[in-house]
Amino acid sequence: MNLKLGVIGTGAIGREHIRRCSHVLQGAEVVAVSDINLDGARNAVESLALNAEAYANGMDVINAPDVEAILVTSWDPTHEAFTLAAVAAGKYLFCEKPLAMSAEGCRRIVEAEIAQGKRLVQVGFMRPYDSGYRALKKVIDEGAIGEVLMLHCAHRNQSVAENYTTEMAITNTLIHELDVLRWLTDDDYKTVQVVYPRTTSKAHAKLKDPQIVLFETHKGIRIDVEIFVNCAYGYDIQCEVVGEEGIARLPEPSSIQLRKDARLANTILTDWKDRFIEAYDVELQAFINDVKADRLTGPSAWDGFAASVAADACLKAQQSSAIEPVSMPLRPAFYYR
Ligand code: NAD
Ligand code: NAI
Ligand code: ISE
Repeated sequence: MNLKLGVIGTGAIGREHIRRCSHVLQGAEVVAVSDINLDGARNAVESLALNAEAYANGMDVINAPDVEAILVTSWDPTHEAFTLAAVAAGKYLFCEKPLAMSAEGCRRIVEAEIAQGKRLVQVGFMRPYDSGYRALKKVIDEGAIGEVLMLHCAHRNQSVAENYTTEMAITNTLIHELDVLRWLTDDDYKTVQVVYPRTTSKAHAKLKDPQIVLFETHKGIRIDVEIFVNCAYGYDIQCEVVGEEGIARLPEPSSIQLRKDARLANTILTDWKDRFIEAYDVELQAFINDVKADRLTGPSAWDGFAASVAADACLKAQQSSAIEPVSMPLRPAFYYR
């Protein structure tokens, strides 16, 4: 029997996730969609050939009797309310990152989930499902480069829309590193500082771009992450781990090497949809399988909370230019897997 999904938000990633759940993955079908722009939701039903109802309100998707699990792919500030409503309804939900706009918002979700008695929420942190990050973690965990000392990372987007702000570099973009680097190093952040280099002329008025975020972890690892969302040349995710005995780098996406016109060239991707296309497939297939088995194992509401605790400290550091502490509470037993 197919798992019956409802999808709230039929924009860029909503359509991508609907496409993969309907036409690529096994064991699920989309029976309900919603978007604040109802015509967009209707268009998704038609263009993706769905046998689904288009609702004007996301809450109606959550409460529809035929919907067994929900995907939230609407704008960041809407995630918390939809997640709380799904937990209250006792339905499984996959929420795109960030889980909420602040640690306080994530905390409310964690408390509601614990009160409800079982894990119902998976956060859309797909990088731990990416084969490159998994290979990098294996090298670290096997001790191949010795103890980890430093990480040098970059999160570059070709360009962003005019509504993208300086704060979104943290809450919407860096949030991926805030999750994946904790997982990669099996560590938590102790302090953070944000440094602004010269701003690119390609940034819109509301955005300081690029930014450099500097962390110290509890183990004493130093991490620098460059966020550069108008880098112009492509979509580029870099992660270099420096250990006592060697250096491990995230693999580049495979591409044909071209020798032509006295040049040696590789194509660089330009779109996040393509860079992690396989990881999205794996994370959503895992979510579908886990819901059917009545047991979630992917990134949890606690992981969403942990990333937002660090994000809050980054936002403070953006304002203060000081080194800010990151105070991560102890993980409740409920979230030990
Ligand atoms: P988008 O703007 O293309 O799509 C968002 C859609 O949500 C829009 O169609 C909008 O009308 C709709 N929406 C907003 N509020 C809504 C509500 N209350 N109810 C129903 N629909 C609502 O944005 P996007 O690029 O698809 O991003 C959507 C979400 O996915 C964001 O939270 C973003 O952070 C996340 N995202 C994650 C990744 C990833 O790599 N994991 C990549 C892209 C986007
Ligand atoms: P988008 O702007 O393309 O789509 C968002 C959609 O949500 C829009 O169609 C919008 O109309 C709709 N929406 C907004 N408010 C709504 C509401 N109250 N009710 C119903 N629909 C509403 O944005 P995009 O890029 O698809 O991002 C959506 C979410 O996915 C964001 O939270 C983003 O952070 C996340 N995302 C995650 C990625 C990842 O790699 N995991 C990649 C891209 C986005
Ligand atoms: C987008 O929402 C994503 O999640 C992408 O993975 C990220 O690279 C981009 O900066 C975000 O806007």
